[in-house]
Amino acid sequence: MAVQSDWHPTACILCECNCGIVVALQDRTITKIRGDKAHPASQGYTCNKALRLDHYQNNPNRLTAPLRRRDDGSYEEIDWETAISEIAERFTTVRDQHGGDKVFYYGGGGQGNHLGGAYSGAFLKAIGSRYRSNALAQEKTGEFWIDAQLYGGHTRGEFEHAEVSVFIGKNPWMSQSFPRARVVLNEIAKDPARSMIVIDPVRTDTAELADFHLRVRPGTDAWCLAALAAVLVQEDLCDEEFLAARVTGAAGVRAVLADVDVAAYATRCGVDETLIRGAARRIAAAASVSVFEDLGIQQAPNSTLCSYLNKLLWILTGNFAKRGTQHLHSSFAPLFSAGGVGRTPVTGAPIISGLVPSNVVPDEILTDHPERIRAMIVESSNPAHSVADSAHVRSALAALDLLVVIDVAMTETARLAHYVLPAASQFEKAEATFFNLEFPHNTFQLRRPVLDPLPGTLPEPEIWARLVRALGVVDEADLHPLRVAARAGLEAYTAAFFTAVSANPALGRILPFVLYDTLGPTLPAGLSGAAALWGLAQKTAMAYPEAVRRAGHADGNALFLAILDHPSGVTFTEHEYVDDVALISHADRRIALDIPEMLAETRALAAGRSPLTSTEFPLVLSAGERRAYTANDILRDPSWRKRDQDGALRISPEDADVAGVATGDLVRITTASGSAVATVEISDAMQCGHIALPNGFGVDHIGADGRAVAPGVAPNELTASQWRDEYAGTPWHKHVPARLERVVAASS
Ligand SMILES: Nc1nc2c(c(=O)[nH]1)N[C@H]1C(S)=C(S)[C@@H](COP(=O)(O)OP(=O)(O)OC[C@H]3O[C@@H](n4cnc5c(=O)[nH]c(N)nc54)[C@H](O)[C@@H]3O)O[C@H]1N2
Ligand SMILES: Nc1nc2c(c(=O)[nH]1)N[C@H]1C(S)=C(S)[C@@H](COP(=O)(O)OP(=O)(O)OC[C@H]3O[C@@H](n4cnc5c(=O)[nH]c(N)nc54)[C@H](O)[C@@H]3O)O[C@H]1N2
Ligand code: SF4
Ligand SMILES: [Mo]
Repeated sequence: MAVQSDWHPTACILCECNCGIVVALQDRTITKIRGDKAHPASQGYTCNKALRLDHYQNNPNRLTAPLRRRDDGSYEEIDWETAISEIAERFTTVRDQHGGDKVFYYGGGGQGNHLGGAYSGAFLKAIGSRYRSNALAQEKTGEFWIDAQLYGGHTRGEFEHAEVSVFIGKNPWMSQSFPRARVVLNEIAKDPARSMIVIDPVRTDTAELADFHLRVRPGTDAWCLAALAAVLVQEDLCDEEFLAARVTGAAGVRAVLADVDVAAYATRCGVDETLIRGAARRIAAAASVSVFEDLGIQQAPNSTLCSYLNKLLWILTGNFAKRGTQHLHSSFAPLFSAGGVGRTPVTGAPIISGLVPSNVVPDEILTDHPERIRAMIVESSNPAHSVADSAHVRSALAALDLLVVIDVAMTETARLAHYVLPAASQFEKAEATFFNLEFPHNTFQLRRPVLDPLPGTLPEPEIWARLVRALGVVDEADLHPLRVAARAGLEAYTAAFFTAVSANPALGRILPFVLYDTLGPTLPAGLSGAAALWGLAQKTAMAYPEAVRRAGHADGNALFLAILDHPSGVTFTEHEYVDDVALISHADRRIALDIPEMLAETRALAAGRSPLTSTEFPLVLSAGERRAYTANDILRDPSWRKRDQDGALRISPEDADVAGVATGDLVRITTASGSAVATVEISDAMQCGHIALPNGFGVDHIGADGRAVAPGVAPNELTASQWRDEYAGTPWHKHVPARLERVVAASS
């Protein structure tokens, strides 16, 4: 058995932090994993999950050949040439019969892989596809809509240096999401000069460390956040200098907040008024405040309003463009397009940042409407499991004329596809993510492959290139000068590239393909997939010339070379705090606070809202909590978990009494959409009336013995497509009315 003793730098792919790791291999097994101290963001940090990555790499459910569905629903293996030519032909038929805009694209990258999706655009544009979606459209689009109007960018807190850190519906101890999260949380908790404010109905591990735990009743954050902002206005705690210099529209906001009855709103959200006032005063008194909003409000009622209200907290107090505050960071590649709001062709749902809400995708298919979606490509996503109302999603996907899935494993979605294309794993190809969200230092890592592709699989850049070639849209004569230039070096390539693209706009439409096909072959072994990064490096250097130079890169080519040369990652921008102001995209470089719809919504809070629960469904189920052993749908083999094997339903002692259940018992959970059986875990972290199931469970796995298992509850068997935010269409997964019935008591 070959033993390779050296350590290979790569990254963890289980959450958006993508901590740098070094791995040791024995044959094709990842035998040892450590944090990579040379990684510029994570600096050696990992959480408990990184050690389990071999369960992703070596999984009996890995795909090893393209599959084609037979009429009886079973699959046959076919070779790549057949798969590519048939798929290209069938998409062409859909385009010719119904128009290329009926070809929908879902996914494009998960927690660890965005490089493959970066190549999809060439094929999609060539076929005429227009509409797309991914998981961001079931969490972040409400926030994006608010961000676009406030300052036209995405903000991140600098928790490492913040005097006060605020976490709203966010449990970073478990879900991480910023560099070295547990280290930073512990530092804050230990330092008497710093404070943590947590808004969460659950006493989470993060809330345990907090100075202020605002334990709202589920779904009432809008009142809590409005009350906090109102205290800032009513007690004269705003940063007047900042508002005068950097903000427009503050007067309208102040007028609305002046009318808020703080005591009544405190009652409404179930938080003590003095605690709310204390938290607001702490925010106002701090030299620096950073805020993180996440799924607890983004997937709950009033989600877009809550995104707006929480941003008022740091804007009214001037926590921007200073150390330890909120920042408009640079980006290496856009995670989403900055475009305005459009509407979907069938249901007229809002398209924010170019993304159709995940929840409406089934209804864009299951209709006689002439504009309906006819065909779909799913890349690196498992919507049949991760999108609301799985039964509805399954019927919709089954109704398509053509469904093609690109994945590493046989997923719930792949099982509905006409063709399944097996991708090389994230350790078998050049890979990267565009979760580059930090400020003042922003980092990017091009991961080198640590293994050859599993036989039968291909990296996505190659899959997309073959599909583009099969469409017959490329003229070799156009590419020839670029191939010659690439062999002469980056300077020659740069000149040839700009000449070719300005002379021939058709090349611009298939840009990622052009880069892959001409520059790719000249890159170091295994890195042809990095070709698109050359284009992104040029754009980055043009967008932030000073910050890129400060980070040590003279221009786009220098940045690209640094990326190729530093397998543990590079810092690509180094900003000064004042740069935040220049990153506001409004012409006057001011934050535009006045969003009329949101002010009207804030005013309407005074009238209260009737609860979404009922006598039939008296409990609020949060369907999809992040825990120590959950990682979306990335790890399908349940043996990766050291604890919580069944993904227990967490329930308060009071509710357990009512249901007559004890820890370890089975309960039936019923919602308007479905029903499932879960194992109970009584936890005094839960408040009465609130129950929680973890995410990432209920995915099936065929073990080495050929037996299929799917422990736990698939959360979206219980959620509903219509249950969503009216502005962004984001789902209310955290707030599903439910009831419980005892099934069988645990044997003692
Ligand atoms: N371990 C682990 N980490 C992950 C992931 C994973 O699968 N596992 N997934 C990654 C992904 S894709 C994402 S998007 C992030 C998500 O990260 P988080 O948003 O932190 O994750 P959740 O646990 O889903 O939800 C956060 C909190 O919302 C609270 N909550 C529920 N209802 C309400 C409410 O009405 N109001 C408020 N204020 N809070 C409420 C829950 O109690 C929970 O503590 O995590 C990332 N990190
Ligand atoms: N009820 C409920 N539903 C939820 C949530 C919730 O909290 N509750 N959370 C939502 C959130 S925040 C998110 S982010 C989504 C996530 O849901 P999805 O968008 O479905 O993403 P992942 O679960 O990350 O699944 C990624 C897929 O990529 C595949 N994959 C892994 N590596 C590669 C690769 O290199 N190439 C290719 N082609 N495929 C690869 C995996 O096998 C897996 O099938 O779920 C959402 N759904
Ligand atoms: S799961 Fe996230 S925080 Fe944990 S090691 Fe992986 S990337 Fe880092
Ligand atoms: Mo997510």
